[in-house]
Amino acid sequence: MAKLSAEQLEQFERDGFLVIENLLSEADIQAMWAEYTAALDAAAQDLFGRGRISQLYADLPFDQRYVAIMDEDPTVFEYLNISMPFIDERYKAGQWAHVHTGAQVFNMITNPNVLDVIESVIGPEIYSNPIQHIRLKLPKKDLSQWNKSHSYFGRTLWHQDQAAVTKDAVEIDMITLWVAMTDAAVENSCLVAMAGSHKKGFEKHCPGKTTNFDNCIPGRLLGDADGKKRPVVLPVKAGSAVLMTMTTEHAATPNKTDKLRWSFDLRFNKIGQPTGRAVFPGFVARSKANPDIAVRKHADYVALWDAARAKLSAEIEETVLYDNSRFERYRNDPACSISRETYKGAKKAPEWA
Ligand SMILES: O=C(O)CCC(=O)C(=O)O
Repeated sequence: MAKLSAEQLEQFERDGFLVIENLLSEADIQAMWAEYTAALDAAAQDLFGRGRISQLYADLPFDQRYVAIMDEDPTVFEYLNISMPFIDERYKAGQWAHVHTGAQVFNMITNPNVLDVIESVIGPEIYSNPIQHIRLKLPKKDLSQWNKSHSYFGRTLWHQDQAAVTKDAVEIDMITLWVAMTDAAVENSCLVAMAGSHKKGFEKHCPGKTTNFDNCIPGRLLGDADGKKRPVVLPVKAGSAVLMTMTTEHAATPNKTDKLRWSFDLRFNKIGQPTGRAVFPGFVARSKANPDIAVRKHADYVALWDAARAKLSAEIEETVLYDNSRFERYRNDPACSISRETYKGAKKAPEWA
């Protein structure tokens, strides 16, 4: 895998996003499925052992097993996520959350193909940013009301990733690499990005009704600096990826199929910059200037998360994980009065509006 070509970089600079095909191999995907099949089994055993689910659902295939367990206890998601919740009362109760730190996840973050792409954009001093997630999009019919517009499980509302970082990190050079583990198309929650929107800077995000997971940019504000709305639907095959800037407006369609849609979003920034999630561990993924500081062993990556988890559960009373208040000032802003405004000009709102 070579670095991005001049043409690809030009496209990325122009649009604010770029599809990169076949970034991961079929073997990478299969290994990830195996790792997650075991992780879901371990989660089921643990939840069953603690009386939180009524059965193990061991005979069901991965998709159905996940849906069945989610239905009884949505915290199963946390066993599979590759970061931790950041606004969560359970920390205050001194209970540490789970985080999946499997070898395949570490291999993906440090995969040379992945890092070559990142290096093409931010240079060779690369830090793995801990704002990273697994997204397991349930079939729409299996979503409970509370998580319909929660971007871990349901559709993702329009936003820029700059909205996800803490205030100290709004100026960092962070990029998002969204990697598909299953095929993603308009019917099953692929990304949609607004071409040219990244050049306009940070847009207003209306505060969500429940959590920061439904903060969103109202439809009327979407578009490029001239107000032109050029949404581009980005279907990709498993193993392919979408690269985005911190200010690219994007969303994901609802999953209308009866299968899970699975992706990871990884983030990287330049070494030495804040990450926007100071309480979670990042690590040097590649450094040309100082190759020895790169984390190369899976066990070292696991240790970073274990230490953060222990520290958080001990110190949570004093730690502000994420201050969401910067969006509160928009609560009474006229632009936020219809925060889910449908796509202006369209007779019938498209699904991604
Ligand atoms: O996969 C999704 O639904 C949304 C991902 C996303 O918004 C992101 O990676 O920033």
